[in-house]
Amino acid sequence: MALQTHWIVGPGAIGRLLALRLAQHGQRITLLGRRPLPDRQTLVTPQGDVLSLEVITRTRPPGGSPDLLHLTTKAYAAEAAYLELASRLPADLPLVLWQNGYHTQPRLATRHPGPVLCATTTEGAYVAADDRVVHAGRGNTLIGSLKGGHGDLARTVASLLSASGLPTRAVPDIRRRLWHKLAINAAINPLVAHHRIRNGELRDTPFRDEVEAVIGEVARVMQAEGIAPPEGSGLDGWRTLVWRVVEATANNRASMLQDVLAGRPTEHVAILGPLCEAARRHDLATPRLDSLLKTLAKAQGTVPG
Ligand code: KPL
Repeated sequence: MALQTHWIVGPGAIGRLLALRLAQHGQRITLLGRRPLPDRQTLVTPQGDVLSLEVITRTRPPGGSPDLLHLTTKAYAAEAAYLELASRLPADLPLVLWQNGYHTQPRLATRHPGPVLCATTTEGAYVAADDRVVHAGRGNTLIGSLKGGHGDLARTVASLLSASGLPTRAVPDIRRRLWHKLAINAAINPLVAHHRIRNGELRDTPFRDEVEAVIGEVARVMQAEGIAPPEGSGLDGWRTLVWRVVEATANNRASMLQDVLAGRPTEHVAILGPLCEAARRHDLATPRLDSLLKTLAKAQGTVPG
């Protein structure tokens, strides 16, 4: 399968990074967003090189259809963005979902008639201006379909992304990988957003105990869902994973804190929602997770579902 044209919906940091890396590799890119953006965009690479690249930016979809549709909006905006386009998409169009958490993915995988892949990435990027994205830190991307099918498509997209400078691996167990990322995000993001602290401050009193309590609840839910940590086992495996990321990102302001500080909606429903729902399904008490979900929902003036 040859891939050449891509629509990327959601010109945030990951959408812009994807657009410019694929454009640099000779792919034809249309970047769709709510606001008009300049077609000439600048990519600053991790080495500090400044590349000027041309993509098509639109607030409405052009005619025709792409070879691949990437949805790179925040999790809470993904379903609405998809529904706006759905009636004009060919039934067999492959869709790639780049959202955090585990909320959008199962819903859109059921709703979209064509192949659906999910991607999770540790690439670091930020938007520096309407025409400029900084690829701040190199990472890795995993891609696959929730039920483990569409292996050829996943491998094709993975090799295209890798050739474009975003090292990507097709995996047969992306659901498990998304839950790993969700565990990290659930243990870090709500607490740092609530206390307005950098990730590294979670190591200190009194936050450390709160993180441990959240990890304990996450570990119980994961066990009930049959999801093992990437290394080690049980509670210790989840503790190792979370504290390693806290250490590695000690100076970061996590994405949810950045959203709170900028007065934007947060991804609490996509990150905490699936854990709280799974806890209810398995009849487990998760008072910390429930209360973080409630607090973040209240701060946004919404009611947790
Ligand atoms: O993914 C992140 C985020 O900010 O959303 C972590 C890993 C928590 C790093 O800050």
